[in-house]
Amino acid sequence: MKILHIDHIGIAVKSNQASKSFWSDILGLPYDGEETVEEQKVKTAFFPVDKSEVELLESTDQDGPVSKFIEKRGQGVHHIAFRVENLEGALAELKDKGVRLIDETPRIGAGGARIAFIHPKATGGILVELCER
Ligand code: CMX
Repeated sequence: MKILHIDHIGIAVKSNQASKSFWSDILGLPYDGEETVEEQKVKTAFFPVDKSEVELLESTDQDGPVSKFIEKRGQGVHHIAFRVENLEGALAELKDKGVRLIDETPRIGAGGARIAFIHPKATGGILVELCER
């Protein structure tokens, strides 16, 4: 598979509004606005850094993955997303290698990106997302 660069780092927060000021006012990152991704039960807020972004993730549902993550581990880094050239090809390669996937076929994520997650049990404890834009 060809990984191009880190697309974004997802950070689980209780409130995008409350967390926003550190990233924009203190670090001075531009703020790219919010988007609700119903399927993932999150409201995202993006702060671009060169070719990558910081993505704040606020849960919109107490049964959503971000809400469960915060309950168990507190606020913090939730996942790392790599931009790939060919998502289907990357997933086929991982499947061939017996890597446990959460998504065997791409889903649509924030910004219309095509995304798929690799299970943290297969990566040494880090939730990894592959994405193609
Ligand atoms: N990073 C690392 N480990 C994680 C994790 C994360 N983000 N979320 C859960 N885990 C761990 C749990 O701590 C648990 O470990 P232990 O068994 O050692 O306790 C294990 O994974 C299984 O967790 P679980 O609570 O039994 O299962 P969940 O129902 O919470 O599901 C996961 C975990 C990763 C499969 C689920 O959160 C998922 O499908 N995530 C992908 C989708 C997602 O996270 N969407 C939100 C972001 C969307 C976006 O960026 O747009």
